[in-house]
Amino acid sequence: MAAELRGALIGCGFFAVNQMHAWRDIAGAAIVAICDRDPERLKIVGDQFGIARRYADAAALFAGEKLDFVDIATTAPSHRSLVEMAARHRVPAICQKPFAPTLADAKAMVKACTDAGVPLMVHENFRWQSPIQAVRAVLDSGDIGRPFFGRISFRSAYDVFSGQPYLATGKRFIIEDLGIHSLDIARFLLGDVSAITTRTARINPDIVGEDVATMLIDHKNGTISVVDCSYATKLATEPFPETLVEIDGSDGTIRLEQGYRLTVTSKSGTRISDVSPPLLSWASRPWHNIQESVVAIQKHWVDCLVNGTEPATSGADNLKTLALVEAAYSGAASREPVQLDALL
Ligand code: NAD
Ligand code: 89Y
Repeated sequence: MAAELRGALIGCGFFAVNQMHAWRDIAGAAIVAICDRDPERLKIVGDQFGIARRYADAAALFAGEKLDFVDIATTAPSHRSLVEMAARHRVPAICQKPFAPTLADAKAMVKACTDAGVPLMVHENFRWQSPIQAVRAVLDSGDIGRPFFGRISFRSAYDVFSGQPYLATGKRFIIEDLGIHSLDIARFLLGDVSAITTRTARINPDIVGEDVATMLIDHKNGTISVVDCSYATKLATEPFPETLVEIDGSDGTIRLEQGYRLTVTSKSGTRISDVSPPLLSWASRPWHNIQESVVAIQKHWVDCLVNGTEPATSGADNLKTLALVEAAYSGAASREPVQLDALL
């Protein structure tokens, strides 16, 4: 049997705990060391997952360990320096979303890894959620024909600020934090984008950034989609963290509705199925949908490293998702459509 890949986690915060649980579920890889500049987080995660090799500083981690990959789970401001450090040490890297604070940083990170010949994957996990994969499978089956309209919608009033207080203080909020996933799902389901038109609003007076965004997207293949997200939408039943999808095609329709209900109408009639994600042993509702996708993307990374294939959400691929984020903010400011090719 091939030896297990030796990984290290950098950043032991709120979300990294899910990544650590997921690594324990995955054959072929193990986290052998962890790093966080906050000693309290280092102790909490080290003790919870029985990791003895602990570092307060990433440079010391790279100097002290022989690694097959690093899993970077810090927030965006540290991503560029950590990915470039991994590239210098010829260590393949996973980097959490948002890939970088700017597209220029992200391009430099992709170049550093390409030049060093090391794989780079962005932890863009929402497209790996099983309900989203189920929608993609219907599209791939050809049952609804050629898509001509899509809607990717995430509307909620869930309190994300208690677990992630930094989300309330940044100049940018929902597009960079959550809309980035919806935009990536739009690309995954309907193809790459030529132009985006955006409107934003801030409804919650206690935060700095925008908490509502509505985006109209021209896909290169002629499909039109609406990507809308809100953390100011109080509903009878809180849907967090479900992404709802509507796709109209030449031969039928797909509806992914709240409660993970998938309705497909095609020439052969209508079928309704429950595409609820499984509740993994360590998962907790309502996060289980996201938690399952963490296992899926990390498994994909291990497969890619073992087989020498490019991750679906490689750094190069994710430039196109991050470019949509940049374009959405600049278009919201100018109130003009923004062409994507000019940014890439
Ligand atoms: P957090 O602030 O709780 O955790 C980040 C940790 O990184 C902190 O413990 C901090 O001390 C540490 N850190 C920061 N810079 C460091 C450095 N240079 N060296 C070592 N340690 C460093 O943040 P979080 O809420 O866990 O979010 C982390 C990232 O995960 C963010 O980019 C966020 O957008 C992303 N996230 C992704 C998902 C998803 O579904 N993909 C969900 C939630 C959060
Ligand atoms: O940070 C965000 C993410 O990536 O998924 C949901 C989230 O935790 C809050 O919006």
